[in-house]
Amino acid sequence: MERLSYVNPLQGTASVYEYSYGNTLPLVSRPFGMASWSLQTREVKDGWFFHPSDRRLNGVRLTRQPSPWIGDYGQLLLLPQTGPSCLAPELRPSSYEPEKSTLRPDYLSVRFSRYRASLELTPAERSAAIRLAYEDPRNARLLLATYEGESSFQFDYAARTLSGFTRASRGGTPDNFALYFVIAFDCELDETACDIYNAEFAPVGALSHTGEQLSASVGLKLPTDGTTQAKIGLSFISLEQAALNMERELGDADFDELRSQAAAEWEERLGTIEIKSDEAMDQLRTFYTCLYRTFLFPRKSYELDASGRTVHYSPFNGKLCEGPMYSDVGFWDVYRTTVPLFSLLCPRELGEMLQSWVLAYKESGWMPKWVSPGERGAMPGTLIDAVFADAIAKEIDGFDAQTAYQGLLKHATLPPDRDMVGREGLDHYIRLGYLPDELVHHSVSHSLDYAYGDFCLSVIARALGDGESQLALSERARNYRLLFDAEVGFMRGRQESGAWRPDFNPLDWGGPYCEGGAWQCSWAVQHDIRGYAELLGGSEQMVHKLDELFAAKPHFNVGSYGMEIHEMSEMAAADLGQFAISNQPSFHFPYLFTALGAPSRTQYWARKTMEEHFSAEPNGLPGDEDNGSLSAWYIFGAMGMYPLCPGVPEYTLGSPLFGSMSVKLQNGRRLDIQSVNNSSDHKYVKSVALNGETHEKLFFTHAQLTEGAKIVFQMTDEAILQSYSPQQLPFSQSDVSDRG
Ligand SMILES: [Ca+2]
Repeated sequence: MERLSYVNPLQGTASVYEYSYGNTLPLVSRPFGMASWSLQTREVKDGWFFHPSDRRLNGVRLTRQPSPWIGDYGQLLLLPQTGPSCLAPELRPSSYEPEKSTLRPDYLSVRFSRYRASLELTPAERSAAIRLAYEDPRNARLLLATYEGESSFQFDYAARTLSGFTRASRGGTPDNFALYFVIAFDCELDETACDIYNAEFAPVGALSHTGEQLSASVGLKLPTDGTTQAKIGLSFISLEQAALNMERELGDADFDELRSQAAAEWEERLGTIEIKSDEAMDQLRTFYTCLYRTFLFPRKSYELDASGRTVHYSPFNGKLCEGPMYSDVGFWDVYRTTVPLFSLLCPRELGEMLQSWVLAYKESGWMPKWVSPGERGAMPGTLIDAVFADAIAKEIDGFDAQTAYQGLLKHATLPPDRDMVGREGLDHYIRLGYLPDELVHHSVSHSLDYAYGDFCLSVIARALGDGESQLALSERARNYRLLFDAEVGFMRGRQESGAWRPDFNPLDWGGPYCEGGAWQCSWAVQHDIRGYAELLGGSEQMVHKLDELFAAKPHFNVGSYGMEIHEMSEMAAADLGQFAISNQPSFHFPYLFTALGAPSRTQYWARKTMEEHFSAEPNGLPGDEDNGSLSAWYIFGAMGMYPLCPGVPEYTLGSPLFGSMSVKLQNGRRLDIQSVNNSSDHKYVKSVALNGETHEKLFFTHAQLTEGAKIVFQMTDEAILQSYSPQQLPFSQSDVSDRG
């Protein structure tokens, strides 16, 4: 069964600055691989360098970009050329035929019409194999171009290699940061056609040079058939390590052999969830494309030294350090869906990721927030709190939980000593329980994320036996109550004096709210949904309020943003009311109904969103994909469950998409999820059986799933309305004592 054929790396790539269908790149990479490759079709200074409608190709780009909003680093461009020398970025692109090109996770193949040459590439973890074919073997060259910052090139004609480094970076890197590379060619190099060029494209010799934004042409002495192979090795540590990575991963294997290895690794990953091929083809393609996206990030940023020891260049202190490192990930984005999905599908790798973020704390003094490769500090809260709480609650192994707890407690109790780390305005939060609106931007979003973070820390405190902190943190987790204004029925900005921020309008974006307005940002209380419902007048009132949210017009006011930001445009286009599936703060909205005892509404909205707003096509995602987060939302939805409160080892029930799926757990057991009578019309759940017994609860525990389980959903076309006892409902902090 070839699941790779379902994957379309172009999913979500038809995005522009003003509108996101995913803001993804068509990445060719190993799962979590250090080296990712994309096509580059635009010469731009920003992150939107590929668009599927373009018919001009600048080259094949080594990229580490996690999102166009964060930007790239260590990037390089490869471009096969023939004919007269042409170096300027705006002059050198060639046309290509997208429909005759191949883009798969394990392989890419493109033909540069102008240069009558083609390039194939297959990725290994920290390296790649390349096959070049020129129609005319004379005057064939491969151009390597660097981007901003210092770079270096060095030819070794005896060894047939070009090596060097680039310091291209958009931030989060010490001065000594570099991506080192070596390219080794099968054919001899044509020394007379080799040159290194400076930023003005003047030749600076054919041996070695260091300077800003260099490029280099490699002349190739091709055999008469015009083809040759090359290998490229990469490292963040050194040139020697780049060569070692290349030799270790590629050795003497030929291109086709390496391609089958890459394909086999992807097949194994995608086969973690088996779905039979008789399901609807478009849903299979969407599902496996989303699954591919969840396995791209975070990226490995560690290497194995000559003795096989795991080491990494630390973007936090600029030193060579022991142990693993993963980067290109923001925890505000991925704590909700991606990381909980890893806890089910790949807990071993998750343990290693967590240990790497413990090391990030040791190397930088603070737990990471948004790393690419070093700290970029984006987004509210310190939601790595939820990442660790979820793992600890689920007993994931492989990381130092005590040190993690130390790092997490630090940002919950000590104000940050510099920008981009810790919790902004923490002293106010400790004093008042919230951030004063007149003093801190996005005060509501930050405060709610701090309160939920405190809940997550209380989970860890309990697990590690720190009773005193547990009590204090659980108390702080109730701080969300301080920002609820019963008068307007929403979370609202509050001033130091206690007065509400004036001129409330739930359609205004920004101000106290980050990337949303009161409609989107008032529900970040995952840990105490029924406690929050009390503030709204009870569960029934909260269900009504959510009904109102989904039924509302998708109107917005640009508010403090002063212009329309893309998340607003995508919410308006999705037309799911004020449910902005385009962005993380709304992800859990459909599942809130189930926590309130109204699961049929969850089933309706989750299913509608999956069926109408996701596909495998270039316009197939309803907003920024954000490093697996939107994809994992879809995967969980298709499984008929959702991690409503990371930090609590439970999955709230939804509406499964497929008749049958089987999850291969890393402990050797299987989780089978079946549904009977399932269709778009039969989206409602009539009953659930777990291992042959009626399952009355509206959630599964992590242990129930990982012990190996068979779940059968009986589906129907009618919404089932019934009442549920607190014991049947997903976790809420306020009524935990009622659950037994
Ligand atoms: Ca987002």
